[in-house]
Amino acid sequence: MNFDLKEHPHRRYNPLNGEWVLVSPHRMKRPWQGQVEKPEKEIKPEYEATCYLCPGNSRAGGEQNPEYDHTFVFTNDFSALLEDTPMGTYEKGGLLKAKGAKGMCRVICFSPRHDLTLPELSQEDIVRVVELWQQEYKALGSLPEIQYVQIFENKGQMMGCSNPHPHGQIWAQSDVPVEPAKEGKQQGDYYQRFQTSLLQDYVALELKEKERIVINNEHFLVVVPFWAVWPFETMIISKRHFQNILQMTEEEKQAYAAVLKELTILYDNLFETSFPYSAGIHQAPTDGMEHTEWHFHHHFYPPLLRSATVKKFMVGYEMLGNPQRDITAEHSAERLRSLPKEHYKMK
Ligand code: H2U
Ligand code: ZN
Repeated sequence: MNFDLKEHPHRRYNPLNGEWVLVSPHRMKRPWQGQVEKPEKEIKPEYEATCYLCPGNSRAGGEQNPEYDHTFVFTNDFSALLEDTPMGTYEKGGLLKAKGAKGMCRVICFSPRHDLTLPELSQEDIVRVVELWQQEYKALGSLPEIQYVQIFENKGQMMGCSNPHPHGQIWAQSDVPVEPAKEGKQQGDYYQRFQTSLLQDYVALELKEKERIVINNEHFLVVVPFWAVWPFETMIISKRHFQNILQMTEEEKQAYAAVLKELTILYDNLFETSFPYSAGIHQAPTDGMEHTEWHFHHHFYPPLLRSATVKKFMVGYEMLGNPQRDITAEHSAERLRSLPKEHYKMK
């Protein structure tokens, strides 16, 4: 019997974080009798008087939002990281270790419209979001105590998002968090060995293999990575090797906005629902070093598995062993790329 990625259980290696995922393609026909979640209500007003992100409304801290026209950014009223924390350390017996963490958390409204999400915004409006990400990366990243600026979005109740108003978050902090630290290490090792960017080589390989491509525009490639953990996980990777969002050319910024729109439309179309996910940018730390090894990319981790209500759980073996998936990355990519390019609500 020949080893076949489509048939036989196997482990796949993630070169970006050095971890493994178990793939069990033979289980794709397994019946489902487990949890069914209630679909989220779809019809929303353009303005919601009780929403703490809508223009003109008051937030929990008592501050009032301006009557903003496009995007709006403010410091999180319940920031997980604070600016004026003492930077001490704690150590007992070599086993109990802690150190102070300093930083700031920001919330970004993508649009004044309460009822829209990224796929429903115009490319022009998404460009404004990208420009705000650039501004924040620059402003927060240039603070001497800030080593990393994590830009992300939690979308949908299923992901613990507290409000449907389109928004994202930024946490800037005095350390590089665990995930980008793993990726930085892996990219650094690769760069040292081959003098090229790991993701540059990966993009070239995926363009040749063609099996896992979801979207391919002039400046960005979207793939279901070979090592994807979530059923419809994707990565937006810049074709050019650059380290951070400030290094994008005008054309790349447009192409990035286009690809963000296209991808989130495909996601919504998959189960004809506002597709939940956690997504975010990985890019070079802001610790003052050059970080040539870093290659800009954007991860999407969506939980849905087989319908608008049935999600993948990360439990049991995945908590104790390592992540596992049934549907192959190739199969997911094929499904995503064959979906209509127009948002289902426009039908
Ligand atoms: P989610 O994207 O996960 O729903 O988070 C929204 C953030 O908005 C959350 O971190 C903040 C919460 O602390 N927030 C405010 O800053 N002000 C408010 O009035 C309510 C929520
Ligand atoms: Zn990453």
